[in-house]
Amino acid sequence: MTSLATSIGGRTFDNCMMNAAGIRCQNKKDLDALVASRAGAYVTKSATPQKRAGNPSPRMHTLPNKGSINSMGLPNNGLDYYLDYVVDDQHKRPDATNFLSVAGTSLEDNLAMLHQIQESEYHGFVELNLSCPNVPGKPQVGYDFDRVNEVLDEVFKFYTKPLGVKLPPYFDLVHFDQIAAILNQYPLTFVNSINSIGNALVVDPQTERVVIRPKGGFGGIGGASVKPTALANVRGLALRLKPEIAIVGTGGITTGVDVFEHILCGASMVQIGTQFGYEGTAIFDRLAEELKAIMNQKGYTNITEFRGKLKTFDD
Ligand code: RRO
Repeated sequence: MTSLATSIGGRTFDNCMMNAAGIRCQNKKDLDALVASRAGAYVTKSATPQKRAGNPSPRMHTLPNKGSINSMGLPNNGLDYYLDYVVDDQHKRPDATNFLSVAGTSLEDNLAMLHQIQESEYHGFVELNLSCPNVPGKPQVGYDFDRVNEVLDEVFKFYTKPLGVKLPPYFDLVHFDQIAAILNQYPLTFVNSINSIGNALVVDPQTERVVIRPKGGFGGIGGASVKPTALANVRGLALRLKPEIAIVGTGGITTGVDVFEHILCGASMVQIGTQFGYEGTAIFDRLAEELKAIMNQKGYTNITEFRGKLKTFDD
């Protein structure tokens, strides 16, 4: 029997694939569909303390070759909505662990939300999003290393439940060194890499205009073309983080082979964003079959047999 099961922080998941935050997870109907699907877990749309409408439309655009650009601007139903959902789900399915994403637009908001979660009966994972590229006037925290340190310092003064951070992509090995040195100081359960490649610009030559309205057309890129950047970040972090911090790999997954590559680079769990948006929950059946096929071909029966075992020409 080929198993796609995985574990993070002592919690087990029968499938190592799930949605990425923001994609088909903003309301109860979407989340119920994820629960009913073959995904191993779900993550809820990043929450702010209060409901937000997000940026004006058009704010997401499909790109050729399985890509997307978005500047949604954190539309969400507010923390209470998602916290109620995950607590209710926890009552129904006490053995299932899921992910509650939070993305305050200030340190104060993040601390207030984490206090509320700490005091609640929720005991699943929290994914603290330090990498939203699309809120006008709010830079991505993940690119300000001192600020990341300050945030985690404040959070771990009181927060004792399993916590991970969602990071933006980094593009220099020195930045991998610097962020890993900070993350390694804290009792993080996981690190999720990558968020979309922020502040890209897509131009429509016909109309001679940008394709999305917010921020003059600047937005985050997701989908197949971000896979090499995602794999580099998963691998770069896997080589530097302490073994207690699991890696959730996100970015550019459209096939089971892409999942296989993320795991080879060190991911314990993978999240699918853009392509899940295009295909819906049936994608988890397809990817599970495709990953099993490649594992069978290679004689692997579970993902720990190849996780992090990427070879280089120096091996
Ligand atoms: O809502 C968004 O615009 C958004 C968020 Br919070 C994020 O983390 N990543 C992204 O691509 N879009």
